[in-house]
Amino acid sequence: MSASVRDHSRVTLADDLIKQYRLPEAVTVARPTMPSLADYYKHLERIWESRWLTNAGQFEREFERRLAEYLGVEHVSLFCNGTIALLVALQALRINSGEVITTPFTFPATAHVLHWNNIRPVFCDIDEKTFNLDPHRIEQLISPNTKAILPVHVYGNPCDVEAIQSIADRHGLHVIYDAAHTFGVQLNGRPLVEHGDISMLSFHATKLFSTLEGGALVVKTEVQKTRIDFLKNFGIADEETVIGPGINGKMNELQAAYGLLQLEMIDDEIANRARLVNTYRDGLREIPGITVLDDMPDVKHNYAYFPILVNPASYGMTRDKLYTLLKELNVMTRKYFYPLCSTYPCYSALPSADAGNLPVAQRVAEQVLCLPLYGTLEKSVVRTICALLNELPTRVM
Ligand code: T4K
Repeated sequence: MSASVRDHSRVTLADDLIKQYRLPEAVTVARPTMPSLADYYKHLERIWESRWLTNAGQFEREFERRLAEYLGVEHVSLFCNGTIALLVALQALRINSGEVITTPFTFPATAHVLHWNNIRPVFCDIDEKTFNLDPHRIEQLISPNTKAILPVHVYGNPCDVEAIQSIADRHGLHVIYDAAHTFGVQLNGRPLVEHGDISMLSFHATKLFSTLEGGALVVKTEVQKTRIDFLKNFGIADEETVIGPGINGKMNELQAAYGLLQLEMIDDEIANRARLVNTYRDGLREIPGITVLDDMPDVKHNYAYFPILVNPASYGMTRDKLYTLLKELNVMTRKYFYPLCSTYPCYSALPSADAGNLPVAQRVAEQVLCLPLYGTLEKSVVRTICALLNELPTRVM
């Protein structure tokens, strides 16, 4: 059969599917669930009246206090975004040389903040059930240059925090969690973000909880918080004192006001997502070659993402083909996190980036696909996506 005939038959099949399943408009992987404009406008009026826009204004101070209360932690420092927060976390712990052990299965920010702090990332393979750093593989990567471990709670699913902490304690290492996805997650009835020396949260527009752009560090002591508050404000302690080389990482008043309104919506948002996740799980669990992640024991989840694995041999189609076909049908999925950070040109020459050292991460990155998930997503759309995943391998050759 010639290539053009093959293409034609594919298009005919796609036309057929398009008629049956194409969604009227694109459904994206994430969509911010926003407060009412009227409510936000009331906050904006106060900001306009006060003419106080940033630098620890009243909204920032109130949001910081209310956020700590909501999370159930003592000390929070707000930031303009999660990446700068993580950058400052390393500075706050004076980790600015040597090596840090981290995961390749993450957003670029995790590895990049190490590079920006003059630290060499050492990539460690992940666990095949949770997709988080595999604690069994950490110790063999520790060298005299190792300063810290930087794990990521991927999709909000907790890392093996006990195992990681005991390795860190044995070797005198810091633990900084990239907890970008973990807003509100609890482990054994306690906030997940209280583990490690410092945890970073991201409040980007695509996140479960958003301040447009934004982020926070959760820290253990008042002293640590004070240092971080100085560092995110150029190192300025007062009008005549600069404690060190800080940066501008402050959250502004418009972000903080938005965050206050998000706090009122977050419980409903998580509950809505939980219902949709159940619908996805019911619709996908029996499909050969599709793996869904279940809730973990002793965890209060936040349903930040809905990842699946697509095994090409048993599903009958690769993840990439599925991604493309879904896109044609207006279902915009994302390959979080493909490609692995270890494959970026800036890191691929590192010894730890060798694919042979990272077999689980390689396989997961090739098979993972995040399906649309947000509180206002219609259940009927989730059912259509499940039906599509069920039918596509038999309808498309
Ligand atoms: N560590 C980890 C583990 C992270 O996942 C992230 C960020 C960070 C650190 C860094 O934190 P921040 O410095 O960002 O606070 C998105 C986000 O930009 C990024 O924040 C997030 N992780 C990552 C997982 O997802 P992209 O490149 O996929 O974004 P984008 O623009 O393609 O958006 C995805 C979909 O969301 C769009 O197709 C439509 C929808 N969308 C997007 C935006 C920006 C909206 O509906 N409204 C919007 O305003 O990275």
